[in-house]
Amino acid sequence: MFHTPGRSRPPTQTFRESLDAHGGVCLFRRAAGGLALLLLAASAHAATIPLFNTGVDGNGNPLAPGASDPHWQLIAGEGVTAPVPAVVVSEQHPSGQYFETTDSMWIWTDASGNGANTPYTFRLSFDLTGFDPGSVSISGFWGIDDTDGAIMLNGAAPEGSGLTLTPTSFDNFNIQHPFSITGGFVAGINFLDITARDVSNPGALNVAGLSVLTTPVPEPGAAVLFGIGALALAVSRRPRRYSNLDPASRQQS
Ligand SMILES: [Ca+2]
Repeated sequence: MFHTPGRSRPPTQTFRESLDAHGGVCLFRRAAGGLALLLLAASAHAATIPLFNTGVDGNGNPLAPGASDPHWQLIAGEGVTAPVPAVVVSEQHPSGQYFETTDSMWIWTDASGNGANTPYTFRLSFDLTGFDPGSVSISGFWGIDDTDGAIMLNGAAPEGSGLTLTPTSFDNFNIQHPFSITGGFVAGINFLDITARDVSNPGALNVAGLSVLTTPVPEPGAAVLFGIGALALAVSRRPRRYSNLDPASRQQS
């Protein structure tokens, strides 16, 4: 190591030069880049909980009438022995009824909207892994044809508002009804269940405008990674005064 007499050099500079001499800076920069990508990916995952309205595809786009719903399942009701996908009903505005949205479709037990005059239950599953269940809230709009509507969370009536639709009324399907769930969430997989009864065919259910508010829970491993990544990035971004110079020219600078 060469030093100009009477001139001091910060300790970090010496550390940097030492890394340079062994190619360590290059490896460190690559590691920093990799960690940054990992952190970005983890952050993007943690910031999003997919919640799907009724009758939409994986991108949230409305499905065609008659399509099977990939997210909402029919889990209980007369003749239901096992969960099956709900179906987008063919007639989205029977007799000019049913409210219309741009982000959902009406679904039921089959495309014709037929069904017995008994309650049916439809389910949306979602994963809260990585989130504090106590910090979660969900809001949206819903409508049913016809009555006895109830929104349940994990098998129980949750905290919130607008969670029932009774008695039988045209308003149940002519108007979007706001609801919110503010409690009753659990860690991991959660079940949002909606029960409704069709008094006379057709029957249908619509859930629109679903959104979720929550706070991610930093995992210990992620926190350690974040610290390492931040340190690596800080070091890699220091000015490279000498890294492209030979020892002789370094002495001149
Ligand atoms: Ca009906």
